[in-house]
Amino acid sequence: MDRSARIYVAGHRGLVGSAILRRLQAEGCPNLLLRQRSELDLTDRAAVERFFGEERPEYVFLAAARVGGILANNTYPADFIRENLLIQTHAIDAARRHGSRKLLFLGSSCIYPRLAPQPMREEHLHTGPLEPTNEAYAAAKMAGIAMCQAYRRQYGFSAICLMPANLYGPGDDFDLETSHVLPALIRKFHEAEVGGAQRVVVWGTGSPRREFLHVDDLADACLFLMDRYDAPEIINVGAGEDLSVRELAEVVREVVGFAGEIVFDSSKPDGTPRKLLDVSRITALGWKPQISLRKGIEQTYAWFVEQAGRG
Ligand code: GFB
Repeated sequence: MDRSARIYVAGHRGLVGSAILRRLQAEGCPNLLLRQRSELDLTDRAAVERFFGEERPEYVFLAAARVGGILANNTYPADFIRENLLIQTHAIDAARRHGSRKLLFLGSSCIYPRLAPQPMREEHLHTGPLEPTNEAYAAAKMAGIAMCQAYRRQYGFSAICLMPANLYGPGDDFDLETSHVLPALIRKFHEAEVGGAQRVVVWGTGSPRREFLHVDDLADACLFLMDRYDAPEIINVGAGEDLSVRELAEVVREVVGFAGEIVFDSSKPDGTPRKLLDVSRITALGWKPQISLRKGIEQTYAWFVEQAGRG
């Protein structure tokens, strides 16, 4: 990717977009195109058309999406499918029509069947029923993949599709109603510690397993693939290992220094039992993550405390 080209980071204030932006800024890219949601609503086709027609982005990192954890997905499936279909459809179509040289589309590990063989390979896509708690979001992302592949086939449009594992890091969503498990546990243990609570409630049984990739590693993979990969096949990006929610809670408890007890609220959904990605394809291309989960949690907790301190 030409670092001096007009590069649009859609969703640059979100967890993924802000990490990609940090990386592009660190590389001194002089022509970054950035629009907050208040400046450009990607669910508004006419606004997207105006933006792409005026700015003509040459490269597009499509990191804008309606995202959330298991509770948000389970509660607002209509919003998740509608908003994500609109955002991705408008951006992919306008990028192609206005001459973008390459677009990177971000999917999710939840597109794979609930009971896919583990670790999940890219060819396991469409081989079984989805996890009900997030099937609407997954359906939208699967449609985005199909759209990228169809635009490559019909127009020769260079769209590549990355499937990341569960992500975490600075800039994450820490709202307990909408967040994913890792930021939720960081906040819960922190507030219990500073508030002198005796216990922390963790949702579900604690037995589901999850794989966590630090968002700076994902940003590195995005640039790595934008530079080297240009094929229709989706590509998994993960840490290559997972742990149970219970083990994760123990790590966060240790990092935060909370001495109280952990209790599990099995009235909350567990979601898919496991979704470990097979990362042999991206490994074969020469990429691997650099940030260990323990270090990543320590760094994210420090960021969270510093942000909390700012009020
Ligand atoms: O991260 P999470 O919300 O989403 O939940 P998924 C992962 C596991 O952590 C579930 C448990 O088994 C939750 O029950 N968990 C325990 C908690 N305590 C908490 C808590 O306080 N908050 C949350 N949120 N979970 C998402 C999909 O699935 O994965 C999205 O819904 C997306 O669409 C994302 O694909 C990557 O990993 O289960």
